[in-house]
Amino acid sequence: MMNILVLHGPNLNMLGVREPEVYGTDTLEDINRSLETAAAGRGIEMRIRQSNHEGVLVDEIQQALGWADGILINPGAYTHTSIALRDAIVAVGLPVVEVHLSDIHARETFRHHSYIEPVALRQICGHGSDSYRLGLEALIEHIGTGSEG
Ligand code: CA2
Repeated sequence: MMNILVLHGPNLNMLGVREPEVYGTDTLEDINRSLETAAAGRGIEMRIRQSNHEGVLVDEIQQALGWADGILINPGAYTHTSIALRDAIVAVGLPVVEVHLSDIHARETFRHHSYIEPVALRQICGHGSDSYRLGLEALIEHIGTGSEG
């Protein structure tokens, strides 16, 4: 058994509604469904949350302690601004994979830096909604390896 917290940051509830040329046509619900499908039958339980509020995301990360084995997160624009999210990740000490739909390194300069990347196992970006599935697999593999070791 493995428990995974999936967190979506600000504005990701708008997916599929606006800017399909940047973020694709999948809605957040589509992404969540594909993650649930990938987890199904593998003994993986997921808690999936989206919030537009930095403090709520911090609360979710803190509450993951004692339940989750790892966190898959798209911190949205907080990627580029939030020391609080980074501190929360360090505080709980859980393995984190950071994902982005777009290739943040090929966009505006202000998106190139991530406060999360140095405290994450991996940063996966630029694969559209597939970034999430790739991120989930990387996280599962890491957790699986750790608990066997
Ligand atoms: O590429 C990603 O996944 C991002 O985390 C998305 C964030 C952006 O601030 C990051 O730099 C990269 C923004 C999410 C906004 O999502 C929207 C969806 C539909 C319409 C408008 C915004």
